[in-house]
Amino acid sequence: MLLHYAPGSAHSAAVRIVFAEKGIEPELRKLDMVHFEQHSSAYLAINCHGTVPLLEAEGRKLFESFAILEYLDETYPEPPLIGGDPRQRYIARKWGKYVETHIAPNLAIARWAALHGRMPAEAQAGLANLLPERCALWLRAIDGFDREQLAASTHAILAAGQRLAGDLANNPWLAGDAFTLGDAAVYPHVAQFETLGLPVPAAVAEWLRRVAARPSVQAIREDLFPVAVMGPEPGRWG
Ligand SMILES: N[C@@H](CCC(=O)N[C@@H](CS)C(=O)NCC(=O)O)C(=O)O
Repeated sequence: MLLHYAPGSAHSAAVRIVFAEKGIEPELRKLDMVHFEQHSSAYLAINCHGTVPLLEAEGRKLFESFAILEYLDETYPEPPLIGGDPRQRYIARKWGKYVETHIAPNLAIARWAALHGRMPAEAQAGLANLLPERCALWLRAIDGFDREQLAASTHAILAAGQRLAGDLANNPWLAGDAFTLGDAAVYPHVAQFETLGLPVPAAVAEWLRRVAARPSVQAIREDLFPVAVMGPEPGRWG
């Protein structure tokens, strides 16, 4: 298996955490998102969406990170990570969806603003290679986000923190007593909140510490936070 990923990409980190939880080491291909390698013709020939992660497995190209997490959990059943009963599985999948619809798109906007995101001129020339809808999203990011949009994103992120705290009120992990794909999917996003000056409730801060202590997360620690400014990842826009 070959995993295309990028440092600082939360969706990539979720896949790498699950690989590490399973004790499997895929072949890794690191993309330089700071210089928009995900928009290069060579990479677009592999993935026309121009996003990471992308997993090449069984002669197929798999994208959409939560679907990849479920694929890995079914392919490598030990240890099981989707939850032991229907309620736990529901919660894990609920968080996989909520990351996509609420957390990632708003975090992308907050991060773009906080890191003073910008796209170099040579990368802007490459926008023509993208699918039209992705090109439109990037053009919007280049123009920057207005005050109302930033306020709405901040509000959504703070609401996500409260919602997480609700599920963590009596549990160490989101779906109860066991770490699941839900924790793996959400953690790399929420771990960035405080760095961006977005506070989290106490129960979430404790959960962040618990997840960070897992060997699977320690193993990819250096790739969790980008040292340089990176793109707004418009694929996360809901
Ligand atoms: N829904 C996709 C989102 C993938 C995505 O947006 N990835 C970001 C990095 S976390 C990306 O590749 N952004 C680069 C771009 O849009 O140019 C998933 O879950 O895999």
